[in-house]
Amino acid sequence: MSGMGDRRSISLTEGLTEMESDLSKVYAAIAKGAMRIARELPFRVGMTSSVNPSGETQAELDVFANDLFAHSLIDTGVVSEVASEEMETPMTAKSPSPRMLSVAMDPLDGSSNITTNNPLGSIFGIWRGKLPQPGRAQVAAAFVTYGPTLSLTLTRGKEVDQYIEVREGAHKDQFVRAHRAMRLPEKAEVYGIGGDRAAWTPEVKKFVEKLEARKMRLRYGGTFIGDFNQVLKRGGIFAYPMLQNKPDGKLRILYETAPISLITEYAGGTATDGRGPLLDLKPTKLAQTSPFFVGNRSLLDELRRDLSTPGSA
Ligand code: FBP
Repeated sequence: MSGMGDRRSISLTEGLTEMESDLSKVYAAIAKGAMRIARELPFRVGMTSSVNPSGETQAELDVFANDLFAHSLIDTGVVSEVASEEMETPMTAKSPSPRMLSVAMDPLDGSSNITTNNPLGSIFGIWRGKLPQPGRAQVAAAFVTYGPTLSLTLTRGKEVDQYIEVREGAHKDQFVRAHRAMRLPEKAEVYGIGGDRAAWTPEVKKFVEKLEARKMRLRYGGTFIGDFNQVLKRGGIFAYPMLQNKPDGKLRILYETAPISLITEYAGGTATDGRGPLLDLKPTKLAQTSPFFVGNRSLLDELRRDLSTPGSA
């Protein structure tokens, strides 16, 4: 298939045969739900009157995606609990067991972009046993991008593959592998830093000014997954840092940053909360947030040196 990085186009169904059985069932449920949500996007653009555990007003699509993924993951029969950014408490299976998988998800990332037709995402961290757990304990992770193309990026062992939904040809309306064993490019091209610039700490501000002086390209679209995708493909850094008015940042460890940190490490990059590896954090609450920086190892090593010398600004 032209334009696809992978030499031999294989469907997700074939790709899942290389995976452990329970995980392949979870990935198949995510793929099916993603296709359904992609078709619902034009019709579910309103807001509800309810708020999520982080106090954010829920969009219709937040609730629709949450319910669709939560039920279909439990219905696989191999998932004991689904924790979600949109639910106060996890949805659990009738007969949960510590040997079964647990999924933490952000079912619809980038809700503020629903009416502007910007990229949106869904993010999944997959563990065995009760949540919360450190990101390092994940058995797998995946994210969906609802963009010009519908894509599913997932871990296969300690590698990262990306599938794209194709709309013609032999695999019409199926996910086909476009990239196998993805690696972050050596050259760091783009950067995207969240939060109000006026609220950045002096050390973060100084670090960003260095990136700007190197003529790195600013890419910040307001959907974590949309912005992260650009770092995965072009190299660079995405961050939602500690802010003077929000010292623990905004993005949730279990639902958003631990899954993306696992994927990034498997693709040769790294992620941190500014002090140590993001994956080594030990969250005690399901919706716990932390400062978050992700991208090329060389850039993040430089950042951690800058952050560890306060007042260096
Ligand atoms: P949700 O939409 O799932 O709550 O995700 C939070 C988020 O929209 C991220 O996708 C994005 O990176 C960030 O918030 C944007 O925050 P801000 O509007 O403060 O720049």
